[in-house]
Amino acid sequence: MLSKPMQEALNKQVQLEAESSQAYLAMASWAEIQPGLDGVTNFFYTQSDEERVHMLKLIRFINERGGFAVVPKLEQPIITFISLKRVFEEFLKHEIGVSESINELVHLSLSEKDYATHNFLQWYVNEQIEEEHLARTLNDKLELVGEDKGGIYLFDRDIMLFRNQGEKKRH
Ligand code: OFO
Repeated sequence: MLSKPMQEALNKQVQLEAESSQAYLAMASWAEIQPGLDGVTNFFYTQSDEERVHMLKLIRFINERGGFAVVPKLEQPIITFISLKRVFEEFLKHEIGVSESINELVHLSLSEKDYATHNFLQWYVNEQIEEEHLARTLNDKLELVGEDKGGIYLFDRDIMLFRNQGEKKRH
């Protein structure tokens, strides 16, 4: 059975994962109306779906452990960006925030002596290592490319490859 503080903290994480899904959906939609960013568009639609899966996993876990998972109300995310670089900076910032939140949850699970939740959260800990790494790698690549159109073309062409390489390592 989940303690009240643990249940509340997990529900906050449900909200954060839902917000991540919305934020990446907005990035996908923005990218889709820019010329030539098919790869980036695909990348963020996929990220958005993945965040929804993270949210669902939490919802199922909370309910399974005798809690009540609350489906959250969501704010509108950022919907327009001044540049592609800005999108990826936001992406990294967001992932760092999620990692911090997961760390807090792990800390709470230990102080509540809730080892089942602690065990469950390890999957998120590993996921965040990969996601942060991916976000940093993509930011580094964009930094190298600068304003070079050819470089942006290649970045867009290869972005799903970078993502899938990370996925393979994880599974
Ligand atoms: Fe939910 O994995 Fe990133 O945010």
